[in-house]
Amino acid sequence: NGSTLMEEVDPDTVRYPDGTVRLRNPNIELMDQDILYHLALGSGSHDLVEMFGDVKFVCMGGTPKRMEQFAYTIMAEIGHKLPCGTTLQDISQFSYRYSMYKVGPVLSISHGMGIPSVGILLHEVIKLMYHAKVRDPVFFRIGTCGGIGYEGGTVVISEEAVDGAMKNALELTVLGKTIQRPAKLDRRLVRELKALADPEDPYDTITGKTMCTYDFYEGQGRLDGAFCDFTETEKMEYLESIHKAGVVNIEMESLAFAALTHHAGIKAAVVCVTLLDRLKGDQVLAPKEVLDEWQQRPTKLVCRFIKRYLQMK
Ligand code: R2B
Ligand code: URA
Repeated sequence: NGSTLMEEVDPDTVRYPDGTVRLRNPNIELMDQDILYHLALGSGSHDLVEMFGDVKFVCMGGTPKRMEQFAYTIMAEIGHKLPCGTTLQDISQFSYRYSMYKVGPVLSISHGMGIPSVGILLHEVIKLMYHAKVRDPVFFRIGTCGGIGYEGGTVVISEEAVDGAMKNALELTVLGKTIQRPAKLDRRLVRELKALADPEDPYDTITGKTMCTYDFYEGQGRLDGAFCDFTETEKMEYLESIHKAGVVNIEMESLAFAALTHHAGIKAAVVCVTLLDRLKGDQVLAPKEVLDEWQQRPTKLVCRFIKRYLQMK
């Protein structure tokens, strides 16, 4: 279709030998300063090495509130103490775009909805890792999704991300040309996360392909948007066909998350909880308290992973 598939990335050649992130952009080191506009940070205005040099894990999720809660949860889990009388501060509050909290080696950042929003954030967070000389960071997306053949409350660890046409790459238009970046995730990280699922949990933790779309309604084959130009039969045929092809869930960020972290040589994983089974319906019907409890599930798994890592150090 005329688009160019970018070469596969070998993470070992993208990072420097000491594990710090190497930027695949020669322009940045030539700049006097780099303003990370949407984070309200800059390499000239902030000592980014001092502020972020000890980061190991970057956790992203859709909403500011959930990522603030994640920060408090991980703080309790790893026994991180704040200075007396202080509370967690949103480091990016004056961007009025994203929220960012730091708890020891963990950054918790909201990414908003959809590929453009998470894409802008990833550019700036990957540059932040570079400026701060962070070594071998690991990125997680913790989020929500629709299940394909899995009931609400199921935890899904993505093996890879595909677009709405089942392509395992992020397509973007650069200087009028369409390029593609492979949307790969770290296989070992998937296995390690899966192994941390507690068999006692009253819900399943599964792995599979994640479909990532540009829209919640028509793009995900919903019949309940403001517009719908297909029949219920056509919807079901489509969902059944992607299910057969190994898709277990649908959400809206994994393609950019996988493609841009892979392009930067950064290890990454996507862990989402299903809010409904799309083979059974379109509307998110579960009560708020139930949804809140379900959304803690990916958090729990990622917290367990981070805790293990820090104990092993
Ligand atoms: C999951 O939930 C949001 C849509 O409701 C979107 O950000 C996503 O990926
Ligand atoms: N998020 C999505 O993108 N789709 C769903 O069905 C539920 C949450």
